[in-house]
Amino acid sequence: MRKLLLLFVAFHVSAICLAQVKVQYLQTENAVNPICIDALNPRFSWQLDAGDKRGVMQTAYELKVSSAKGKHEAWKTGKVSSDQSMYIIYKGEPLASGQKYIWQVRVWDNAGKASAWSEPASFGMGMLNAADWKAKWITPGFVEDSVNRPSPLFRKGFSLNKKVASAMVYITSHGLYEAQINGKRVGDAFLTPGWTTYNKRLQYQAYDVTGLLQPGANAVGATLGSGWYRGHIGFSNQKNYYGKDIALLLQLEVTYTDGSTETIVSDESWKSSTGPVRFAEIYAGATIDNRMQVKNWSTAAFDDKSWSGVMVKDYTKNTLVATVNEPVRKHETFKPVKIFKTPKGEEVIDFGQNLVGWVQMKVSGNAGDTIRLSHAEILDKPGNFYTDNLRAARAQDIYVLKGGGEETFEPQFTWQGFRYIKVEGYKKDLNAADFTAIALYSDMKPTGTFTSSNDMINKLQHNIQWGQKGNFLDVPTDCPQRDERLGWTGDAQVFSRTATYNMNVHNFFAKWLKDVAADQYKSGSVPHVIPDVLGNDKNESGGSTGWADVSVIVPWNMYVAYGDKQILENQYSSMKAWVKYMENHSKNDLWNTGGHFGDWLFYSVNDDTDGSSAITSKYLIAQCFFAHSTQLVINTAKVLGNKQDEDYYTALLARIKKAFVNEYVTPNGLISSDTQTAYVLALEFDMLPENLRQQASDRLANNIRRYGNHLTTGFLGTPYLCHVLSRFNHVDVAYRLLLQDTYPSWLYPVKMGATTIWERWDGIRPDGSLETPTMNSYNHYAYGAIGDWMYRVVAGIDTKEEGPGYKQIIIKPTPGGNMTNIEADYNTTYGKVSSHWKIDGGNLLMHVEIPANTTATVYIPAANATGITEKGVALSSAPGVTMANESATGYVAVNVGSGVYDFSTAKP
Ligand code: RAM
Repeated sequence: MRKLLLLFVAFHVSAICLAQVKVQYLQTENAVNPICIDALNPRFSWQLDAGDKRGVMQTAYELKVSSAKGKHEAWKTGKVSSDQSMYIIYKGEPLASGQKYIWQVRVWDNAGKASAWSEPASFGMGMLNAADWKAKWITPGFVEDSVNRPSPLFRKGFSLNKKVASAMVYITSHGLYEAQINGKRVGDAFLTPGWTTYNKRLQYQAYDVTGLLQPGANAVGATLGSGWYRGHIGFSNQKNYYGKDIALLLQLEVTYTDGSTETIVSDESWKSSTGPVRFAEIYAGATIDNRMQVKNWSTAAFDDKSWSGVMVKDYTKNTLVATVNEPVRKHETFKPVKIFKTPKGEEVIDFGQNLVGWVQMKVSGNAGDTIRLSHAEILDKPGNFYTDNLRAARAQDIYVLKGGGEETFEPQFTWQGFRYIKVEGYKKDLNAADFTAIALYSDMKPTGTFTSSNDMINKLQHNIQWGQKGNFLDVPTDCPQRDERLGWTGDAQVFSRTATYNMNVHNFFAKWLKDVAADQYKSGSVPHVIPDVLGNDKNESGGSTGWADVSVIVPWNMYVAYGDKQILENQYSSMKAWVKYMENHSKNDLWNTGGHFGDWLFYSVNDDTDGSSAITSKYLIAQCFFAHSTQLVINTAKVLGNKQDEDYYTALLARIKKAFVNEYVTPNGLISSDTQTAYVLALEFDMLPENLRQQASDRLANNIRRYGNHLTTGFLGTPYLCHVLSRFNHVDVAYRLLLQDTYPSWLYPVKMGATTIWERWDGIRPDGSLETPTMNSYNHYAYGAIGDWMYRVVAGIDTKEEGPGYKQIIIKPTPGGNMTNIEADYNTTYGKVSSHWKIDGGNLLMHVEIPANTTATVYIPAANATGITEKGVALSSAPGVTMANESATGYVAVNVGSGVYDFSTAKP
């Protein structure tokens, strides 16, 4: 009887558990179990898993944090009534340097049920004070070959006499570093410590190396490359931008099982030499001579008697910060799709994808045999290997064999943007098995997929994603191949919202924005590139409209996409400083001074006899962005509760718009630059009085028709073009642009075989000739900004600004064009959001998924609610579906909570 009772109880408990919401995906500072953060009050986030249960919300949470060592409680919230599951700020006792903490959370849902405690999550604190660094900066003790500057090796032997419980190594460098312990590579990150405004902020990384240590004799080693620090950077052939010496800082913290600790640090006791990397620069590539391999140099057995000592330098440690963003790691690999001889007789391998990274090569031959791998994005018209567009970037890896068997080469401290390689000096036939292209990029989690019934659009989406992969390499770069690869602010700004859909770029941009603020000039002007290697306070190289606005637009976009208020708090003074700069440089609220890139790479015609080049006044553009940034500062002031600023900037904005209309708009609403970009910006940023808006959008639509349904916009107009058209009832025109496949259009490069987004609409002209080699990149993400419209309008996944970060979701698909099927899935901070729609005979079917602890307004394309069903049930009786107060022409809006919904309505 008792047994039966127990069984009965057990059955009921498990049934309750099943119905319970689960807490999962715990993150600290937007990362899963980070091992090294230096936020003194880290923020905790989690997701709720409620299966497909409808309308599940969190009503309360309880969170506890304890130190891993001694299990001592550091913070306990008790039960807090709140639906907040993102960015709960730690408010416990001070967190200690180098310590690991464990946390758990449980929640209560809106059915009053408590979840179980989550699985434990952890985070490690980094070096919170400069004094925690016992390590010393070291440089090689030998005289450097100042021409080739081969990569130095550093090493140190040490012994561990007790049983190791755990070990962590903290490393950074001037230049790039790679470390080894006992002959094994430390971690799987590349191009560390990444690129920041080195003189103000230098990131260090931490690695758990417990598994690399052994009882008794051990050794630690590191090698350095010139990298961004002192290698060739920027297009004026400058070197040594941050300094002429590269240096290492390394601290290994060992904890024994008895609780005692030992610290091994870089200092005067280390030895130095050089090895096989005889040269390595970012643009040029690497020269690796395998005859110079130093066998076992990072093992304890190695005898370093013949090595030089090191020099200790007193470089500052005050600028050191823990790494915020994901490191660069290896990702996809590609095998040759074709090996062939060009008309010129070059031996070329095609990897089928324009990617960023390098090629791993296996080869056997004689000592001294030299093989050169050159990189190119395209072949020219006759089919030869084409490198003119790389400008001064040599983009070539040189390998010297040591002989005596198979050797595997991979470059170090460099990367290239390429689809093709040219192989020289290879004595046998090229064999596909011996060559592998490896893509490297910042290890951001993929978040979004967008597929459609149109294969060309799917290819466009592929190209957008590869543009992102290729150019999100620790900083957002303009291009990855020529002698540039810089953090161009305009490009980053226009692509930033699209980027949030494809991958989780939260910490990637949070880190880069700190450099935006750090490098901002005293005047408030923002450099053209971040980190700034083109100017300084005395000789500014910035302040271009649409570029400098990165300082305002990207923080706002990150807030919208991730709901992270702290980004706004951190950037607020930088945002305001830029708006102040524009205000200071305007007269009667009109900003019409300074040098600007304008609507960069807009449609233009040589020998333009009928005036069809789409030139938009740069000052007209400047006034639009002046207004836009001011608007975003107003929005930010509201979020931060700063009423005084809100009022101030609201008044300023009204004056900016008035000045715009007075200067650039006729009473009938003709804008003085009668171009697509002028109308797009004026409409997107609400520059025109209400009564002039629809006519302006009609002028825009007519302008597009005049060009035979082609866009003529450059970097600044393009991102908003389709948004403006769909907002003002010209969805048909927007779709015509999206689906256009003759130049200029998004699908023209796709038709020409592009595998990434091009810098120019006509990088390869219809006749196969190439645009000017001085500026013609085939991997430039800016025009990929159409991705935002595809996710946000075509599929219709968006967030309400009052519920940012997809706490309050909008699902509003826009059927049109020849599309019969769209599937967009997006992993938001709260979980997966899906919007699929499909034309099925006479019906439009919508499949919608909404994660727990969020709400959504779903707009169903229909004239009225009758006839709409959800999983076969009339809308009015569908569980968890209520009519919404919101409305939009052509849609029926309903409110839903979490769950999976299938709507059906008559095809619009
Ligand atoms: C080019 C860059 C970038 C652009 C600037 C103005 O050199 O590649 O795309 O922002 O110029």
